[in-house]
Amino acid sequence: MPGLPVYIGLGSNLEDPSRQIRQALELLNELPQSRLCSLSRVYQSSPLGPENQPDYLNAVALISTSLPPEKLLTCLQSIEQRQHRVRTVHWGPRTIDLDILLFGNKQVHTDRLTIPHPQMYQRNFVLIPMFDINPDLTLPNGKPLRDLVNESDRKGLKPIGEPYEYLGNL
Ligand code: ROI
Repeated sequence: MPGLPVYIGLGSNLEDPSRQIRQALELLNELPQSRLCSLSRVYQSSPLGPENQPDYLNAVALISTSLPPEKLLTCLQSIEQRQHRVRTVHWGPRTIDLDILLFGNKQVHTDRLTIPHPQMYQRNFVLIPMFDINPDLTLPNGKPLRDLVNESDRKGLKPIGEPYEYLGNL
């Protein structure tokens, strides 16, 4: 299937995060006009933002898709809704969060969507899983991912699962 490589960040810290990540991967695998290509290791990470919430599980998935960015966002939001994501507290806990990190080399700035994801450069729970998938990736701003990973701190981040343990038969 022809399509662009799209990196998607997964995060969960409620209601059995391992199960949430597995379910989200099953649903990502069923996206129209798309193929699930690879998964990073799964990490436990201390919460960024309010500290009175459980640790997160974070991972990054790579898909190939011919959906346009806004349509993909709508699909990801419907997966979040199927997994009962409730938006209450800003930066509060959630069953599943699916963020479009990179969409090929596209830059997107609309009301609903900013790509690359504006906070990804500062988040070790995004950079390090992306590096698992593609250590030679150059970001749309020309910076090698490797440099950001070398500059980043691994504090609060611990690999706890291998991709095959989460992908099952996908
Ligand atoms: N903190 C961690 N460790 N992982 C996340 O996925 C995450 N997601 C968020 C906020 C609340 C900012 N903190 C997070 O949205």
